[in-house]
Amino acid sequence: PREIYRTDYAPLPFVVKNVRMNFDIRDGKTIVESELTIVPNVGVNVGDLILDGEADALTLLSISLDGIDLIEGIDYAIDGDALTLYSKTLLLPGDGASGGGDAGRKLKTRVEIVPETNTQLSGLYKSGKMYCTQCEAMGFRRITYYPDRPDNMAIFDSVRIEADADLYPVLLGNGNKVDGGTVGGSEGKRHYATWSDPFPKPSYLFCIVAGNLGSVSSSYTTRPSGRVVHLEVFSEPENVSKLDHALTSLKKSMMWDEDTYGLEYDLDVYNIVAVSDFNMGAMENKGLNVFNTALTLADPKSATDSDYERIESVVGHEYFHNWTGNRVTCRDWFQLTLKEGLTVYRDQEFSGDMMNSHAVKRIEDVNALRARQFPEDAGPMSHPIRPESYISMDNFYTSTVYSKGAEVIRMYRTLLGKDGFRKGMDLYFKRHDGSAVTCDDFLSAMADANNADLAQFGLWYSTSGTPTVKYVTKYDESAKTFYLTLSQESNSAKPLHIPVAVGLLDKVSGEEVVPTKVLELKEKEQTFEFSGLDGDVLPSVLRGFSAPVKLVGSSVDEENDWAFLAANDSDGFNRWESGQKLYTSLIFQTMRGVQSESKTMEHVCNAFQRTLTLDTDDYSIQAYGLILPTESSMAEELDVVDPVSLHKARGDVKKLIARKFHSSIRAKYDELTSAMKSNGDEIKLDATSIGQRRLRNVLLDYLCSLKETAEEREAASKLAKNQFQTSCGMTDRYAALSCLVSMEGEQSVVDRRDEALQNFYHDAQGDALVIDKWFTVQAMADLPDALEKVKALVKHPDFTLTNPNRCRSLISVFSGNAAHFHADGGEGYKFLGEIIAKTDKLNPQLSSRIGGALIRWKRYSNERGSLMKMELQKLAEMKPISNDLFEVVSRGLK
Ligand code: DPP
Ligand code: ZN
Repeated sequence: PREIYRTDYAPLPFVVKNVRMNFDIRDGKTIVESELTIVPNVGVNVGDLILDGEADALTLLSISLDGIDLIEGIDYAIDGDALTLYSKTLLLPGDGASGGGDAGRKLKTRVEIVPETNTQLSGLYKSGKMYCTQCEAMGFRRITYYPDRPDNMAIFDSVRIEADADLYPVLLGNGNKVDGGTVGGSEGKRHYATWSDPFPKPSYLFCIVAGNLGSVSSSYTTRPSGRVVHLEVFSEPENVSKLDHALTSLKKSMMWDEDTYGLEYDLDVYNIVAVSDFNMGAMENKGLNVFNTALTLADPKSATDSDYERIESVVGHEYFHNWTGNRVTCRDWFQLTLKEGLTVYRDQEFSGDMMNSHAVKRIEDVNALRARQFPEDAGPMSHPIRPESYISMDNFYTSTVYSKGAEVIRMYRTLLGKDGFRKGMDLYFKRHDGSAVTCDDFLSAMADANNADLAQFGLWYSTSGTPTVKYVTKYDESAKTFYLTLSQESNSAKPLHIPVAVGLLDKVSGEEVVPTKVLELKEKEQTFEFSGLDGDVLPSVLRGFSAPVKLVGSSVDEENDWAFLAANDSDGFNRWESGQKLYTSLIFQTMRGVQSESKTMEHVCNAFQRTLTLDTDDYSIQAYGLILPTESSMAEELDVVDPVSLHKARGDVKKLIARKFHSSIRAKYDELTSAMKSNGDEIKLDATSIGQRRLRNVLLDYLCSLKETAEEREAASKLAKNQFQTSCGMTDRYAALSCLVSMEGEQSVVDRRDEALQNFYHDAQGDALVIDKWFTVQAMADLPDALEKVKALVKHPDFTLTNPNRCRSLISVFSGNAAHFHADGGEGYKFLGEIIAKTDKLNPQLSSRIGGALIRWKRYSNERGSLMKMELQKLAEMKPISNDLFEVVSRGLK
């Protein structure tokens, strides 16, 4: 496998300007014809043109230039996955260095592909009964020979799709439909549709779909232009009743982008197709998005509140890509964060606006960043948001590129302000619309629009790892001045430019005496002065999580400060954060077997009680304030992780709290139950209703953690079973089932658990996404025989490695069930290793993702670490091994 380096970028000597294609889809064989108009790339030295084409996927049937067949070895050469067209072949006699003329040369190829056997789900493949494509990052080379790189932007003038009319009545492509009809002939009823996309685009945004699909549709009129856009969301016919939420989300996204950035949609059609077998979440193909069914289909019976929220945010995400990604795209794949970081930032703000609570959204996003990106950045796959090299680009669709990338964009916004950021965005589009650019171009637009010097800020693009910011405080009573000294440490040789949002609270009253101010930390160490104060203050540092760093304080009594901030901070995020720090402290003390200091316990209890008894209707904030930090985010604060004892300690603290506050938790649970009942049976999706469910389910989890005695087990299982039976929405049923799956003991308890599982399966009636949940909930169970249960589920007739959602719902979820995956003896690792090996034969993108669970062996004890490493070694020796998995495994072994 070959490693590709960012600094090796070279422009193409010739580019494809125009594309015409024909797909003749027949069972077991599809013929793809393409006609590429090739012109010299002005200003670039003449050279051979490499067309990418995966040898394993394509069979070349014919190749000609301007009507004349080309001869292998003389006009072109095929070596591995590249077809090299010699420059002398492309240059016309008498052409100078820039030869070829304006009209360009027409290269025609015919290839045969077999979508039916394409289990990689990259290129053209079959999902259930429909044909669909996935081309990002490098799938187009599995469809035809082409310069399959994002800096070749071409107009796909005509894409004709022909297929059986009965089996595939719907034929879709990018852009607008310009022609269609039946095809004469003796071989049964066939038809065709021709699509044309007026916007130049890279090949990764290409898409076609052919299937028997149902749909919902609507229209949207853009502002201010008044373009009427036809919106349509497709799925397999049996799921059409679950498409409304996606359609509504699309309209909201269109409106939001106009209101927030003045960006309008640019075609007359916007189609979305939901596909069951999909490696990613969704794909922003021009005018024809393809979505994983898990991120499209929703009704209250089958989708949780979080599913609804994710669907809205991903529909937004793909829609926002139309400008940040499609109109302005990436020059090369190292720039991926240019479109992804920016678009994630945009979807986060969109969701925050839709939820009407940016604090809740921020808590969720930072939680996810800490649970996924921080671990990635501390492990062998660590890379800057703009990576320096890759073997398989598919491995770099990471939470670093996406989520940390979004944090970097957020820092521009924090430093430049709302208006400054908007000015930068406007200039970015003005300069680069229609082209393929770099992260440096984005930075320059932001800097130039604001007359700002962002050179130092640019270091964020090349620095891997999570930086640490430390702060030290001093109050000078006589000068009435407070000094805040910030210092930084990171993998960057030069200091980073870090925005640190700070507010000051009066140390006695807790009142905010200095509102949020953004301090710009640009040196290794810097002291900031706040004068004119009336008394000593406590700083609330890194408000709203203003930079993706780890914050370390130096107070002599940190816990006291956290408790104070948890009670008084006006910044919603930091109030939550302080509570989390208190919980973490108690959990770590419990884990270390230190007789937990009564002081910590007292702080935790005060914070918990205050949150539980808050008189608020912001139930979501209340719920998040009561949830203990996740094991994976706490693990990042430990040098050596013992997942079993960390899990146990977290569980013990949960029980401790549950026992101490049992009656008030129960009272609040009952109060919410009756409040919800009075709302009737309809499942509402407003913030209050979602918040009520969220809070009640957090309380249920506390109540169900008490299962020491037979009486407690009886009570807990009855309570959860009752919620399971009386709720009609998925959110509450699923939460109850999550509690039940971890119950064991008396027969009556076990029966309640197993019955609920059976009912859940039965009620699913084969709905794939609900069955996924059924696998997931069991993969997360906290039972001594968790692994045995998972192994049995692998043999369940509904389980398959060929569907990524299904595979992830059991396998990836289990590898995140840390205490059981890492159970002594290494059986979990062995199990995972075997699954990875099997999956790699089918779908390398999937196997390398699952493989990520083995690579952080250095974080664990020698015993665990060496067992994990052994599995990695076995995989490394496997032949054949995909490039994707090879890269992850070999990085893991370094
Ligand atoms: N470009 C896609 C997305 O992030 C990923 N395949 O939406
Ligand atoms: Zn994206």
